[in-house]
Amino acid sequence: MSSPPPQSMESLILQLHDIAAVKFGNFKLKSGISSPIYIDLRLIVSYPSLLSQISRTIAATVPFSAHYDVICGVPYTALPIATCISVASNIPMLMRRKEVKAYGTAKAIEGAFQENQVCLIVEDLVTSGASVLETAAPLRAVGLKVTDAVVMIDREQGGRENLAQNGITLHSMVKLTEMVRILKEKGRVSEETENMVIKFLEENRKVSVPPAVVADTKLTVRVPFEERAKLAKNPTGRKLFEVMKKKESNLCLAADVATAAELLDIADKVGPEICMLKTHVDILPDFTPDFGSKLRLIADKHNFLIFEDRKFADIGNTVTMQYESGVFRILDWADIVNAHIISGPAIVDGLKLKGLPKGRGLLLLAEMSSAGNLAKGDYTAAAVKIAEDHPDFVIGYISVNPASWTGGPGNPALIHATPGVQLVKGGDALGQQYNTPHSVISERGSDVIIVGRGIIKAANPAEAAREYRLQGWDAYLVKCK
Ligand code: S5P
Repeated sequence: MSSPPPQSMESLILQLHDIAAVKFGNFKLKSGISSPIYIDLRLIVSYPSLLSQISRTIAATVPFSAHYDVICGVPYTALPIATCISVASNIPMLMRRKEVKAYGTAKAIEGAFQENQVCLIVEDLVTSGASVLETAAPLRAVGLKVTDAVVMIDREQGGRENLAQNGITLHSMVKLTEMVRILKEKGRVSEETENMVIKFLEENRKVSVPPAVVADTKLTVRVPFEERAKLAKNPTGRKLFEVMKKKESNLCLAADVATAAELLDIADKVGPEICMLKTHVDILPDFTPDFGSKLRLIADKHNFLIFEDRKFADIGNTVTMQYESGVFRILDWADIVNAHIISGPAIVDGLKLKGLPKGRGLLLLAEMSSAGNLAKGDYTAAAVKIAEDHPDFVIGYISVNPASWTGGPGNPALIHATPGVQLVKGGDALGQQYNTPHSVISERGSDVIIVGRGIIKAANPAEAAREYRLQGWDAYLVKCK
């Protein structure tokens, strides 16, 4: 972003120590925990030469190839730093009002900007990344793109990961362990103090973003599908993201019709609107062995994926047979299947044994839409763990409210597909619970809406599917801002 700084990093860190912006001892933090190190960067405004040197060093941290239209400091400590960077680099600055709620009526962002401009966030110190996210949300809400943040000190306590999950790459001038190492090398702290800081960081490695911030900043703001396609480790997961982007559709039809003939008919009619078609093949009385190849022709014609909602739940060895054999031979024709995790992680190993060589993908049921279901809390967390352990085969989740999960919807390489969707909130007589496309995608942080009766029972299913597609896609666009 600018020429290399004149002062060495060591010199800056020693100066910070000189002015007591970095202190060692026993400090009680806001969270209640005791820390052997305390950093107060508010002090640097009293040392203009140091402020200016630090600002230049921070600016030089951002890759030269990167381009930013505007920059915005996280209030308040980083405001003078952002101002210095703006003045030195001639990149206009914006200010975020801290007092205004992200989605309030008063202006949250001050300054001149245009929609789709790229904004770099500047911060002094990152722990969980929550403050950066609190600033990213109103910037994104007014149409700016936020992809990067630059920070003076990274405390290495999960901020980098939390930000990455929300589409923001963190660049840091210095990491806390590096800083303490330099202070020890220069004789400012003892080895014992250095070890205490390292031990403290190790014990407090993962500071999560507080749930209130998760809710407030709507961490549903996520990486665009085309970027997520590049992150996906499974070919079917990647293809799904690509199809969604190409067709501008995050709609999956739950084709729960009475016969195979009807299913093939509705697949052809609704095909242009959907990214995925979900089957319950065991409800079709006229199923024949050529069903799969017939559906495949239609799927290829309209470019959608086939998802057999088999909900495997047995031990690893049994599911390999259920997947591959029997009357339905699901493995031959379904791009995607799903599984409960009730039997433990070996169910994924079993399905993977058969599915992975064919490039198939698996969705795990992390939550369910039906009233009183038991898939919540630790159960949902266990599904996340299993998914993360199998990135080559698990492409995502059946979920209902991923925004409420600890850390939000999580890994952008994984997809969230949500059933229980209709144009109005409500339910059926047998426990199904419905949310609207907007609620599912924008508020609950999902990616794909799964719609059954809302489309198949409509007078004109193709028209209804179009309406769901448009609503689902609009909600996605809002989320990407
Ligand atoms: O939790 C769930 C998981 C699934 S896959 N709740 C669900 O409703 N489903 C499926 O989504 C269900 O089996 C059905 O095929 C579809 C919802 O259909 P609808 O008619 O209620 O939209």
